[in-house]
Amino acid sequence: MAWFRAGSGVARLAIRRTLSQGGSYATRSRVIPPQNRFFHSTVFKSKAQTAPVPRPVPLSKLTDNFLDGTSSVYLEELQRAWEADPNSVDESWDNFFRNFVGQAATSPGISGQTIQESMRLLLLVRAYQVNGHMKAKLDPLGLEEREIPDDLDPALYGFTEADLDREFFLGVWRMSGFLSENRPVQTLRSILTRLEQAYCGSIGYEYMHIADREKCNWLRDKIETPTSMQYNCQRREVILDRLIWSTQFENFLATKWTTAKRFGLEGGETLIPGMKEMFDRSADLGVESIVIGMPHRGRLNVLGNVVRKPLRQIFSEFSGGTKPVDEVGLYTGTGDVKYHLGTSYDRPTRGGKRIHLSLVANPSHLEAVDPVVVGKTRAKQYYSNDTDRTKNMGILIHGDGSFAGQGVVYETLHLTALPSYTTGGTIHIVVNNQVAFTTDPRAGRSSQYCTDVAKALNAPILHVNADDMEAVVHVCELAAEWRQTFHSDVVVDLVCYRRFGHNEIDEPSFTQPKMYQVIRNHPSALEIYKKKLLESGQVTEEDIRRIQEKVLTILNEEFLASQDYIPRRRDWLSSHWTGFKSPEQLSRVRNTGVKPEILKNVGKAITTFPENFKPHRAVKKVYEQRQQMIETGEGIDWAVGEALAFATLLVEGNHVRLSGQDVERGTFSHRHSVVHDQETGEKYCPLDHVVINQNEEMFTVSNSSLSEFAVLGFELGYSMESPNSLVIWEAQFGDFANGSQVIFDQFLSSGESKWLRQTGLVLLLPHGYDGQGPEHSSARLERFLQMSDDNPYVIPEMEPTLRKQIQECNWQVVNVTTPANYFHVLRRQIHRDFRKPLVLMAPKNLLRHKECKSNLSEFDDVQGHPGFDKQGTRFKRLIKDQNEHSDLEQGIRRLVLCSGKVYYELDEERKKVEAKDIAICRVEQLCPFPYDLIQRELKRYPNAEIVWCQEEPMNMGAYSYIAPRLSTAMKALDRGTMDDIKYVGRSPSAASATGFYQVHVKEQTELVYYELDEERERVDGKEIAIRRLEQLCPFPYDLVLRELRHDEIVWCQEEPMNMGAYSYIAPRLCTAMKAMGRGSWEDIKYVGRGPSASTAIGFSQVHKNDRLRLSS
Ligand SMILES: Cc1ncc(C[n+]2csc(CCOP(=O)(O)OP(=O)(O)O)c2C)c(N)n1
Ligand SMILES: [Mg+2]
Repeated sequence: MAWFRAGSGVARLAIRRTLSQGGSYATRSRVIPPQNRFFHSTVFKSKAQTAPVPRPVPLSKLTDNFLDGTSSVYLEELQRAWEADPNSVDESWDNFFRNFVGQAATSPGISGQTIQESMRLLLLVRAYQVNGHMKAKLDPLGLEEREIPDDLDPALYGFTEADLDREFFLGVWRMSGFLSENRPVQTLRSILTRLEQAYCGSIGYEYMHIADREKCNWLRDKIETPTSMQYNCQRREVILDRLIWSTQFENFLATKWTTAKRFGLEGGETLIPGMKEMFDRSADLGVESIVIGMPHRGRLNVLGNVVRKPLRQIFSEFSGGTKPVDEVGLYTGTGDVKYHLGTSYDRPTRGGKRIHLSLVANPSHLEAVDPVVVGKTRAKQYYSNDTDRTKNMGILIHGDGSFAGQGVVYETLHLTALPSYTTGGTIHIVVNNQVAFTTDPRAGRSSQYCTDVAKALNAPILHVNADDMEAVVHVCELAAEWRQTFHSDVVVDLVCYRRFGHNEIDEPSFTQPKMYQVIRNHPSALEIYKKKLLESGQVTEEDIRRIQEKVLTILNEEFLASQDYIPRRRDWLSSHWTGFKSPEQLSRVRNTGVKPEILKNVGKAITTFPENFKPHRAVKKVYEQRQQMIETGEGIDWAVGEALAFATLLVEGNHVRLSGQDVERGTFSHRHSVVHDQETGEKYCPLDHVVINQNEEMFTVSNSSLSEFAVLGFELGYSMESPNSLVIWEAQFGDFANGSQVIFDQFLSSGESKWLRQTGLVLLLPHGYDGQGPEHSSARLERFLQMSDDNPYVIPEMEPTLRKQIQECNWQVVNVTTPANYFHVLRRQIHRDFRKPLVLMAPKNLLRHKECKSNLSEFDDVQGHPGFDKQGTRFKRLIKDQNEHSDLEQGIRRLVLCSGKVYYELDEERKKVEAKDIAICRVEQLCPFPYDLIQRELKRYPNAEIVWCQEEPMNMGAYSYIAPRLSTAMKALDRGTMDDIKYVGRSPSAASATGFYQVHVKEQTELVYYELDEERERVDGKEIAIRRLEQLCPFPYDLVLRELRHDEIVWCQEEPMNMGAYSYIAPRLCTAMKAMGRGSWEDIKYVGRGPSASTAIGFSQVHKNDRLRLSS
């Protein structure tokens, strides 16, 4: 290692020096004349001719060109010391000097090889290992703009033509490949030739950044050992067959659908044979299941040829995405465009095995699917007991632009070695077509390669010229071998080109004219490979024709079959999900109470430490209090409520996984689910000991990396594998969750509707106004509610035995206020026949609030206990006023509806002022809206005015979600309209909260005070200035007022009702109308799509019909 380090230091210095002398080799913007670009048989650059002939001079006297003085003096000293006493130097140096001096003395073939020459030669070899890829012929188009680094020039090391046929010994202790100790002597010429072949052919290897010697040696051995990549005749025929499939598939689509966007693979067709060979090799090495994530480019080809989705189905979807015929129990959702759909199949491999492949559905958002794939892979490993992570593997395919540009790539890569997130390595394939839509690499990234980000993870990067079919196969196999050997990530950079525009109807010459001039005349990879095989004589024209005809015939047959193809029940739930219900199949509501003895038993397990365990004094106290809560059955707090939910689910055989930043202790130091022995540092997690012989991972709680996007994506993928798991992601503070906004928008809120896949993922988003400033108060509740797809003007069937409201809604948004209700809402996630995401506004100050406690009797299933309602013990969607009220309370003057922790403040104030004529109800489940319970309360207080009270600003919080639904509920009971709902809360605001604590306190006091004692003017937005009609915000009141002379007022939009401008426009339009005496909310007609989880429909026919309907 000593040598290795010294050597690399010397090389680095040498390079730095060369750079400072003016030769920059890393600039991509400089165009190098072709004759200078590659080091073929003309070995020397011109300056080699003038280089000095090496003579045995002391190292320290060598020119500073490539050895800096300090290092060479050091070497010289070492040499002297070694000559005096070989034991006085490190073993590695002993080997080094012994090899060179010994060999030079004893080997007759070595003519006067000096240590200096050996040093230089080593540096030269090392330069190839480090930088050989810079000279590799990677670009199929030959347009590459990069300078060959000087340190690959033998002249730099003092070698000349005259040295070419001299023999040299080359070897270093504990190095494999070229530098292995037992190498025979070779001429400089053959050494250079081999280096060129190994490092500068169609494959460029980047691996010397990997710190681990074993890994480097493993790769070096594979790279430098001259076993050529010669495939036998049979293998070649298989590869050819696969390349023909890949090529003809795209051609076929192009001829049948000339104007359709398919994001074809032309220019990168070798991806398909490469992937297939990679999968075959992986299967040989024990992989049984592969989860794949990929973007648009070549996706249909991968679906058809690699994953083997039936071609007729692909073609049918291509022809317009027929919406499946209505059939009882056939839920179709909104669908998605063809190049986003996922699927899974079992694929036979070349080696006679079967491998399960699943391609995960993804949105347009490039790279967003990466963490989802990794999470799903990890879950598969858990469920198949794949503890060494060799049976289940993730593969991610990327574009060059997105791999370099999207931050989630790095966030995902960074999970790779974390114990609770590792999957034993992901294989990445970058389809590097050297352009991103219209953007050149030089405008799209600052790094040399698009793959540089992966070097941070010590992943080897295998760049390959995609026109060299067999080189592609070679690196694909090598990647599979690496992953199965070292269980870590590896990257294949498939350097190709894009034959057409970004999509097939896009014109690429607008922006890349020169590139496309070259591309027009460039033969396809298939033509190149056919030529190679014909020249080798291993394949005949007839063989090729036969394969091509076979492929075309099958494509045609499948095309014909696609015309009558009737989509049947979608393959939307995999085997783990058998028996689960789609949104249109009724799932009965179940109780979630637990037998008291189970509660007591698990309660004991989760509050006890092993003997001799020494927790922190404060934690010990917390646990003693917890023990007491369980023993007395009183005062159960939030953390214990949560732990009881986890423990009871574990006892019932479920898997529970909680991940997020600092979740083990809990951001607010409330959870303490992992306790640390203060003397030994050992950790103890009581929830790991709830059932006898509990599997180590059955309960997983893990602090995550500091990423929202990747970790939430990971947990989402994890949750989709099996329904029998409660998977929870907790944000540090709710605000930070928007770092993973793509996961909320594209996956969580609309995934079921677009791709027919369910998830019961739970999000814990700390939320609440306690004066911590704009960034720690709000989880942006309003955004989750705005994305909810329940219709605000239609009360769905609420009869308990027929109610499907929650199944039909895209997710649930809750803001619960008691530990028992938290317990039940978590358990409800599992105790039902369907899965729905749960967005939970998690409390902060309620974690220790003296009033926010529950008794154990609210958790159990005993009739007569306070938790037990008419139907049993369940999650309470609405908590009625805590004062005893009969079914009819005429004397209540005001009914306050609220949600979350503001309840406790209101209740306290009410007690203070002894306001007996006010009732306060907590809407625990905001979405879907509990119409039945709200109406029950409306009926209970027939004379009460109705108030919605929230602590968030008016444009935030639940107000704009609640108001139309509450008014719908009221109208149905003749209790008034939108105008009869009083709003109490903060005024509209840009920031989610004030940064001044005093202001916060004033605001909070005022809203509570006002709410209970004072009448005050409602806040409205009349002061907003108006400029242009095209301007939605601020609302152009003056121009709208001017237009209000027309009879009927309609708001028309093409977006679904819960999206677009409607919910913003309606209250403002209504304000304008009222000012003119032109009516109110009810007089605004809405014309647009109904509420939806997904932003748009994936079925083109439905889209067209909707448009027609809208315009008429
Ligand atoms: C997050 C995100 N931003 C922007 C886009 C729009 N977009 C679609 S394809 C594309 C270019 C992608 O380039 P690259 O990753 O090199 O893939 P290629 O299309 O070249 O295969 C862009 C910017 C997108 N789909 N996703
Ligand atoms: Mg690209």
